Amino acid sequence: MITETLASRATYSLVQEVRAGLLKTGQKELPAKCFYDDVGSALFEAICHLPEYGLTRADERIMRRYSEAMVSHLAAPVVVAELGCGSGRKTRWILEALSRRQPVVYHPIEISASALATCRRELDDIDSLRIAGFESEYLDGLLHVAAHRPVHQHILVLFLGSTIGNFDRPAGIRFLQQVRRILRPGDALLLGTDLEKPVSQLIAAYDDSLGVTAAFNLNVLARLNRELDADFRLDQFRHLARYNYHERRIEMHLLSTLEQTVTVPAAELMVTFRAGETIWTESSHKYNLPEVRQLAQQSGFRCENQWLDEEWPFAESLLIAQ
Ligand code: AVI
Repeated sequence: MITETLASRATYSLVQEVRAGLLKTGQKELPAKCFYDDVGSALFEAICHLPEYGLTRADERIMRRYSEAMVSHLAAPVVVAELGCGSGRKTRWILEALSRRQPVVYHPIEISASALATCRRELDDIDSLRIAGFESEYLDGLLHVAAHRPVHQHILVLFLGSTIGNFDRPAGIRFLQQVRRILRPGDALLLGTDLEKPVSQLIAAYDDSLGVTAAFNLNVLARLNRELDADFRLDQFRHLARYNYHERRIEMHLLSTLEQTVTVPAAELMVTFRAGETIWTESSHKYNLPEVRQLAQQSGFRCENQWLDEEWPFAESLLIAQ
């Protein structure tokens, strides 16, 4: 196995995201991508092991159980590009199945350098696999992969872990349409989606008893303190996870427990909070199977197959570019 690092591309500007989100006149926001500094990535990795958060284990079980079947639907040869590789643990199964057919090139695309490093270490032992990672936004990395692929090769895009759920539904369609535009007919997208389940189970998954998700959420403020010299008092904010029935999503917020003013010098910001006011930090949309098939159709794919987990409602859908 050979690994290499392709040039890291400029990722998002934290300052710009913070200014845009905290200066909003209505609901203040910080986009979910701001979670993933080294501490946030480590906390997310811990979340994936929590008994209440069954999502990652379900995703991995499906990949372990059905990777051979998935590969049998794919035209060879393929180059694999993964949007947001995380630890790489669930990706192992499909990479092993593919590399049993022929040598495989794998491009993990991640904004988190530490997640990229963990993923490399995790997959280091797979024979006939070359790893060439991108520290970049998803579409920038994918564009690069597509521009450099050999003519005869198909791309398999992996978008696992229900990261699509962190987009609102219209933005999710737009994102998949952008992915589709980068691909050619016959290329494939394996899409992981967390499915609807009882609300009590979802609340527990996003507000666990150990407080790891609360720490993950609050870390975004700690990150602004570290990187932008902000003066958020973490003890004056609290983690809030609630289910939005209309939108069928979990929303995570950080609630200001009192009236306060916070400064973020590196973003030239002074922000006031009312007692009870929140910063909306993440949405996790939950899906049903027909909806995923419709999503595929709306974005220029056809749904070839769907595989489900029996313990924790979760689906892996193989979409083929039309
Ligand atoms: C990365 N993403 C799919 C996770 C989710 O479930 O929305 C992030 C997460 N947030 C809280 N727990 C996990």
